[in-house]
Amino acid sequence: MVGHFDLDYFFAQVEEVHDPSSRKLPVVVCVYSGRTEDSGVVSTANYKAREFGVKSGMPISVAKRRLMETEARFLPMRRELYEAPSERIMSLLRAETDALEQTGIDEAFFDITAKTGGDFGAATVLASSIKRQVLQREKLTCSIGIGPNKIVAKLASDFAKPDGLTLVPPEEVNDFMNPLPVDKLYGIGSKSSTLLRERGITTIADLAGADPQLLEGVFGHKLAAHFHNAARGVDEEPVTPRTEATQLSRIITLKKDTQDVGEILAQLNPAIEDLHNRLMEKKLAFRSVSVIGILPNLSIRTRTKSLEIPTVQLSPLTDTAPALLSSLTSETGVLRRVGIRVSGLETAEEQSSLADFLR
Ligand code: TTP
Ligand code: MG
Repeated sequence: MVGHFDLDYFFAQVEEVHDPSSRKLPVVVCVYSGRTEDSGVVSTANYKAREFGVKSGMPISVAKRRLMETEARFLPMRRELYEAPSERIMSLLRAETDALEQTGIDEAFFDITAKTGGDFGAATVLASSIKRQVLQREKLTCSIGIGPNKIVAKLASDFAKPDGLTLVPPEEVNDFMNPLPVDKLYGIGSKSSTLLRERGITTIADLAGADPQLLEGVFGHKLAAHFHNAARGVDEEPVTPRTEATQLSRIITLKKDTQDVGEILAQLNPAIEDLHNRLMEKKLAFRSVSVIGILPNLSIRTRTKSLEIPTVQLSPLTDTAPALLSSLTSETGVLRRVGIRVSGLETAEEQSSLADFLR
């Protein structure tokens, strides 16, 4: 019994939670390249904006044109803001399942064979309870798919987005998969799907019935075998416990806009300690420290220092933060929000002997 969990329009939904007045409007989260005012791409958009054809990866200028007649909100991506709910939700999922394999900031596979005794009724109850808890605690909707393996679970979570829950028992796998377009299958991108379409293969049923030699022509030998099985809903890959985080951060809003380093540090220190506690809980060492500043106009600046060796200590955080912060504020002037980030994370056990040796 395998599930796939995916938050709906994640970055844009977190922005809606932060500013509920945007809920009724198209919301577009943008990665600005900074060259000209509108250069950059769309990170994601809420479903209101998607009605106008706006989607991830689209140039911001195109999205603006499509939403010209609306009161759309165009917001800069604030990754720091999305990490804390992501982490809390992943911890919740880890507690509710037998095993969790996080595959992105907002998605994960999970195994609930033992938890449910393989019963789809029990799986429905568990998945509904997870959805309810995520909504209550974080005010976020998600979509969950459940099936006999990862391939089916992933298709199922995508099937009824947003706020979906789709269960596909083994005996319904083929009826469920057959009518879906081939590019819904994990690993089939626009290039392969074009090649397949040219050969008359548009649905998963077409793929399942395709001549193996034709598939080798498109995918090569190894992948052809994989997709031949995948299209029939056959997949034996286990859920492998994995945490995504290669960085962690904490961010706070200052009591009032300021550039006074002492004042900022006094407010930031509890967040630094909290971040350090999270690292200790997860037994993670870090390789670099960054200070993040958000200006009154919401633009973001960072300063980073790399350490010579990965560490689990608190002192490199408290020692480097003041210098990074002074350097940052001397460029930016007053800040509205400030954060601390550690990156280059690795499990402390793995490197401790080497780190001790170097020390
Ligand atoms: P997705 O889960 O692919 O997309 P989504 O959560 O925005 O929307 P959906 O309801 O379809 O699940 O990606 C998760 C986040 O990753 C997304 O909110 C923003 C980010 N992202 C990008 O920055 N660029 C991209 O091209 C994609 C696909 C996602
Ligand atoms: Mg998502």
